[in-house]
Amino acid sequence: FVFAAQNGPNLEWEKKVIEYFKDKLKESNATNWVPSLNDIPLHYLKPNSLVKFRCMVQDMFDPEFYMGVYETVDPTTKERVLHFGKYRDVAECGSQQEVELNSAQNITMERQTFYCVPVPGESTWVKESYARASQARVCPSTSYTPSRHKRSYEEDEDMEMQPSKQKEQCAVCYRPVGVGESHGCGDPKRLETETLVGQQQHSPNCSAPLDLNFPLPGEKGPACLVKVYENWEGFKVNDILEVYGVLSVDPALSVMNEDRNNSSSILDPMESMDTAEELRVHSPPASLVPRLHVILANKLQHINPLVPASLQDEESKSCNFFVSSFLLEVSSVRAEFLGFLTHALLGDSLAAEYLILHLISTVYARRDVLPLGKFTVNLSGCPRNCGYTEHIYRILQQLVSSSYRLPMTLQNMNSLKFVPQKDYTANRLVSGILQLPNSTSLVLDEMALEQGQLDTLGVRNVTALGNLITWQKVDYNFNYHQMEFPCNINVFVTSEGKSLLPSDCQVHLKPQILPPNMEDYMNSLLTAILPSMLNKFRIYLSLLRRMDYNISDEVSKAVEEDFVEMRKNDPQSISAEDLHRILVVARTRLLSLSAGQTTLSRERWLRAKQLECLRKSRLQQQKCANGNEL
Ligand SMILES: *[C@@H]1O[C@H](CO)[C@@H](O)[C@H](O)[C@H]1NC(C)=O
Ligand SMILES: *[C@@H]1O[C@H](CO)[C@@H](O)[C@H](O)[C@H]1NC(C)=O
Ligand SMILES: *[C@@H]1O[C@H](CO)[C@@H](O)[C@H](O)[C@H]1NC(C)=O
Ligand SMILES: *[C@@H]1O[C@H](CO)[C@@H](O)[C@H](O)[C@H]1NC(C)=O
Ligand SMILES: *[C@@H]1O[C@H](CO)[C@@H](O)[C@H](O)[C@H]1NC(C)=O
Ligand SMILES: *[C@@H]1O[C@H](CO)[C@@H](O)[C@H](O)[C@H]1NC(C)=O
Ligand SMILES: *[C@@H]1O[C@H](CO)[C@@H](O)[C@H](O)[C@H]1NC(C)=O
Ligand SMILES: CC(=O)N[C@H]1CO[C@H](CO)[C@@H](O)[C@@H]1O
Repeated sequence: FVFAAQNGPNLEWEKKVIEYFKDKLKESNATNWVPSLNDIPLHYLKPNSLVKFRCMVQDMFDPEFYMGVYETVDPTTKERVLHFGKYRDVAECGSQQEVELNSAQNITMERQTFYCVPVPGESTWVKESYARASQARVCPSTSYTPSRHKRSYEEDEDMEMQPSKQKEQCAVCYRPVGVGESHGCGDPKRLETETLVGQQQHSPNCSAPLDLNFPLPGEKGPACLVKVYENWEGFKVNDILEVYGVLSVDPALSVMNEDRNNSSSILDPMESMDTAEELRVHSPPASLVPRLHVILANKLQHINPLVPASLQDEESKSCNFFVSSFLLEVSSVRAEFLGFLTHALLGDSLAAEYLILHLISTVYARRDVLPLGKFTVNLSGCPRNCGYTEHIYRILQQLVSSSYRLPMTLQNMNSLKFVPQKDYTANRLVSGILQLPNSTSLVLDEMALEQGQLDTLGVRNVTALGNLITWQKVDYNFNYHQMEFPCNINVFVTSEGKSLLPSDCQVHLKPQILPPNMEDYMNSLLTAILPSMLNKFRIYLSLLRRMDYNISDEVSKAVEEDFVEMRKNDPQSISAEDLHRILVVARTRLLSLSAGQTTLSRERWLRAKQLECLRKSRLQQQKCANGNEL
């Protein structure tokens, strides 16, 4: 499929085309045929073809104006033709035509640009699973290489359905009023900076490489300027999107440079880019940051490829069926899962119980500022010197859809960027490792903390982590003010002794076995598990954390009475905080044990109390033991 403007606009026709693709994409598996920017290198994808991208909105630029309809005129024949400007970056017209700038027919429209990056911390199994499901066939489009100045048009030969091969791009930018991307129309100052950008494309080391602004270090994959034409109000920073759109990798910047004396066009009455830096960042080379003109964009509730996308869609019969059939086997899956985690936790089944609760926890509501449902676990007493926390993280990566492990070394705490910060010069949000989409698992490895001093910035970074854990929010730094971004991150802390961070629940690990070679031990654990069972664990985690849960009035009254009773017996023993914790435990217990039932039963309540009791007595023992040593 190649999307190209037809001769003469026909708004009805355009609408029909969009409807056509939307309908097509709804058909089962149709989306698998669309090549994905996530797993196919950019130079294998055909410009102007339909592609998809699974991504997180990292930043949102100012709305951008473009020529929705423009007119071309042939200087010799005076023939006038109207064209659509949607879904493209550069005006397209025949070699004999010129864009008529003062046409009475032109229509200026608005679109919104989102700067999107691949989902931060997305697990390898997730990526591989999507890539495997893909039916898209691509062959290297050799005639397009990112470093080329001008794209040759031979490649069009192998494009099916290309309506007119002889079409060429006018070296005219019909672009933008207001702040938006610019291809260097008009302003000579701008043209110069365009040249800079263009050169960078050819010799990347002649200037600082453009920072693609991924939240996490070491991330790969394309960043993309996603241009949305309708209903963009629903999208916000940190949303996960799946977008289908027309790929644009127009080397227009270079074209502009060549034809620079003639590109002083005009359709840009307003001053747009304020600084060279802003231009550099908002208009990076398309070979590095392609543009995607959106036909269809969906907000994703999760990225687990094993689970239907529309989990909360109660209308969906197939989805309901998926859930109810899974619930039939949920207790056996849970038992297997508990066994698996118990092995990973060196034989400690109590810790495994809590790890399950942690993994399916989620912020389901907020009471005032207090996030409800989060369940940060502090796993203390981890064995030292065997890379244990790295190994346990490797196991977690096999289970959850996205995650990041942060070794809390002094170096990291003092030097990494945690909180995203607005750069007003480049007019963009500079990312940090706490810019994570909801449902990400964040493993904070305090085992890595060595003797030494946190500097003031390091202390602020630790505070930011603490706020994330306690309030489930990150205060983005806008220099003059802070903006609160509520989030929903599963934080798991591994520590040996002291902890700098708050947590909801400390579990002291009691290893039953200490394998001589931790790596071999964990590897054999992973090879022993059947892939089909591993997939069930993955489904289990995605499904259960999304189940609605509600305690009936009777049950909450019974719980309240029980609580009063406990207080009577031992006034010191239980605090309101404990009650909340027990409720959380009960809730998660419930979810894990009887997933079909979404309310609390007496057995679960008792079991939750029992688990808490076991956990606490272990901590006290720990304290006693330490005391004795002193
Ligand atoms: C055509 O577009 C240009 C640039 O957007 C604008 O200045 C002009 O007024 C438009 N012409 C008409 C007749 O709308
Ligand atoms: C640019 O990078 C290439 C390879 O990365 C290297 O060979 C070359 O010397 C570099 N040039 C400059 C000016 O740094
Ligand atoms: C600038 O315009 C003149 C006349 O239109 C043309 O001869 C010349 O080649 C152009 N220069 C460039 C760099 O395109
Ligand atoms: C965290 O540390 C980095 C590097 O020292 C610093 O740039 C940043 O401002 C700190 N974060 C906060 C929230 O202060
Ligand atoms: C993430 O979850 C929190 C719930 O605590 C919610 O308030 C926030 O809007 C969510 N963020 C996104 C980007 O969906
Ligand atoms: C986390 O665990 C450590 C023991 O390793 C403990 O000192 C610390 O108080 C715990 N933090 C919380 C808030 O539970
Ligand atoms: C929870 O259940 C009670 C009755 O048991 C009902 O009044 C309430 O609306 C329910 N809440 C939700 C969120 O379903
Ligand atoms: C400013 C400028 O040089 N404009 C020229 C652009 O090219 C056309 C012919 O293609 C000339 O007529 C213009 O004078």
